[in-house]
Amino acid sequence: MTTINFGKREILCKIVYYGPGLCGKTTNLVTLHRNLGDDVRGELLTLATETERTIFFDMMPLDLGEIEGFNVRFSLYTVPGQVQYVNSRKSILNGVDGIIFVADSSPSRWLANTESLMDLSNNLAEYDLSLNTIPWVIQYNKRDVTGALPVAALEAELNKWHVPSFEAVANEGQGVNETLRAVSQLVMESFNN
Ligand SMILES: Nc1nc2c(ncn2[C@@H]2O[C@H](COP(=O)(O)OP(=O)(O)OP(=O)(O)O)[C@@H](O)[C@H]2O)c(=O)[nH]1
Ligand SMILES: [Mg+2]
Repeated sequence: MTTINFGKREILCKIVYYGPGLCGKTTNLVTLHRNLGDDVRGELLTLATETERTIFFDMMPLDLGEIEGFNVRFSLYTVPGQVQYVNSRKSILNGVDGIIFVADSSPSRWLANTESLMDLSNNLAEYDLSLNTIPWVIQYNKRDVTGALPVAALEAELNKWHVPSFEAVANEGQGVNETLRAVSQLVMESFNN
């Protein structure tokens, strides 16, 4: 649910990075934060254990500038991918406007990707949301790993909705901006409608 504050002339959108454990969600945020100017990025807030794995969420505000006299602000969140944090994943989807599903191209993560996408679909249903209607895109991350799963196979397995998809190597910055730009465009389009 996009929040529009007419008094402040402000539009607030919530984007969530979803995906299996260690697929690179936090790395997307860290990379964005590193590359964005101080004028647009807010402080990156990460809540991680000493192993750097997300326990509740990571969050970064982003100022996209003005549209039709309204200040457009995005809040970027990541969920904890580890299976046991199901309640955190569910609660972070509250009020979500757009989703980036980050899939891991590592051959050993084939099933984890599929299970995470099912988990996303189930958790969205709790808010009466669905992958058929919410703006979302897929990022195939870790394209650099040895024996990376072919994109065509990942597409056939994960992208039955034919949403926009992007290849990425998040820790090297590849594909990170493109993915965010695509979902933010979809969110703004849905808002215009
Ligand atoms: N080879 C390779 N490693 C990556 C890539 N992106 C991220 N990583 C590494 O994968 C590991 C996990 O990345 P995170 O960003 O912490 O993963 P996450 O999805 O936030 O994991 P959780 O918070 O546990 O759900 C880190 O060691 C990253 O440096 C990539 O494109 N290629
Ligand atoms: Mg994380």
